Amino acid sequence: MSYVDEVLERVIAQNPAQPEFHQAVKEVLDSLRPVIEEHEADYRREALLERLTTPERQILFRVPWVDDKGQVQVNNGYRVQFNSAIGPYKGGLRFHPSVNLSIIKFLGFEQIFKNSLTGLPIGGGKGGADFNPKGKSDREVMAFCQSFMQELYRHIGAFVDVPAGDIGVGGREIGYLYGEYKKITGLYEGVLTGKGLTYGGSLARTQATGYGLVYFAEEMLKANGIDLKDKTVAISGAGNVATYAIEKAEQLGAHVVTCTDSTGWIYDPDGIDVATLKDVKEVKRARLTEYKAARPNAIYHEGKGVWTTKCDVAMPCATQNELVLDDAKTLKSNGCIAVCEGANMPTTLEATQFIQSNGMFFTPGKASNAGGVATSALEMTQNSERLSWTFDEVDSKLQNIMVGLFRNVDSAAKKYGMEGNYVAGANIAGFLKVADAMKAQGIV
Ligand code: NDP
Ligand code: 2IT
Repeated sequence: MSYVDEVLERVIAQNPAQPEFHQAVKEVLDSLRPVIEEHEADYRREALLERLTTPERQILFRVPWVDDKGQVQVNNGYRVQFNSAIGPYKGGLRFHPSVNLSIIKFLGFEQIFKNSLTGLPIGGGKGGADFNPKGKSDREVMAFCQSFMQELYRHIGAFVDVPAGDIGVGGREIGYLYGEYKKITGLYEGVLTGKGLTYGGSLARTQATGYGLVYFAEEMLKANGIDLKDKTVAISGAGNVATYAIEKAEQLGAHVVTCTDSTGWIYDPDGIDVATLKDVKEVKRARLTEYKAARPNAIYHEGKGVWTTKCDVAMPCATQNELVLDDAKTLKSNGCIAVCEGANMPTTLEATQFIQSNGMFFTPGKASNAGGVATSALEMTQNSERLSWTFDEVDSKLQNIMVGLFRNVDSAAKKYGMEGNYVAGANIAGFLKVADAMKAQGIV
């Protein structure tokens, strides 16, 4: 049996009932086969893949807090410190009722390669809790965040592990988490990113993932002789990534006609109005039915179905496995030419394979959504030098990073004879840097 197959079997046997983690490992290891085969004896002896697929540390903790009725609630907290070969652990925190160890491990595993691809010195980690911020008062969210940090603080630090936001964790939550960290440790340090602009945050971090996705997509299309301008784009999600992807795509002359939330989706033939979307989601924290109320021409559909929209480019920006094989087939038959992932692993393996083998372009999240964490690393740099850069400085660094990242992914795919396969290119380019650092640092 090949080394890759052995390790895949091992991962499945040792991590039972963790389907998302298995899926992420399978996608990466399958596309690394040509590289692994080149170095098989070496990697085997050093158990490189076993070490790569086993987190350095997994922290599971109790998060008790008191709700507005005086009732004590208990949630499960997680921080998986996956790999620190190239820098301190870096990755977001997700607060969503679906959070479990499988989801945090898949996200932490993906983060290793994504962070490597940014070219910046950050290792891979991820955390979160099965806490649902929806419908909670600000005081309840604060109480939860404070309790979460009362355990997390001992495991993180500006040179140890630097969490940030993800689903359900935005500026409000980062503020409460930061305040509690500072109170417990007495340290005013760059321990979290995505901070507010008055206390160490970076301009353009809020926009970075969505903007970076569009910069990446534009560069990929350009490399294939296609202009993003005037293209019709379908986007899912209505949160941080989706909102700023819509904003940037529209600025670049694309026509974005959809967004979704966890209850339904909007088709707006006039193009999604970003100001209305921000008001509904960022200010009112309401449902997309409110968007429809403000934009009578828009159509609101309850439930799923966004990928039935006729579009040239699809950008899934909500959550994992939201674009399945049937969706990929529908997109293809409607003439879609590219799927660019904004979320982490929003496309199932079967859908990805269909897309790639039916002449559509596909960019994996670990490459196309890397602008968020890259800008987090720029926030860390600004914190270290105790300076703040302008919006334009950060945005132009972000653009350079995304363009460079695309070229790196593209040339890795070409080098291994898989031109245009950006999944292989991203996994190979991300892996080689981490593998080299792991080998250099010995068996640790
Ligand atoms: P947000 O919480 O800001 O927004 C998430 C959006 O997706 C919301 O509109 C939410 O609906 C919807 N959503 C979440 N879970 C589900 C679900 N299970 N089913 C259907 N819809 C769902 O998160 P982000 O925008 O930050 O994150 C979106 C994706 O991007 C995630 O995969 C995340 O891991 C990834 N990502 C985020 C980065 C960042 O910098 N924030 C960086 C790189 C990747 P509702 O409005 O109803 O809550
Ligand atoms: O998935 C991701 O890359 C993020 N949620 C952002 C992580 C970060 O540290 O900015």
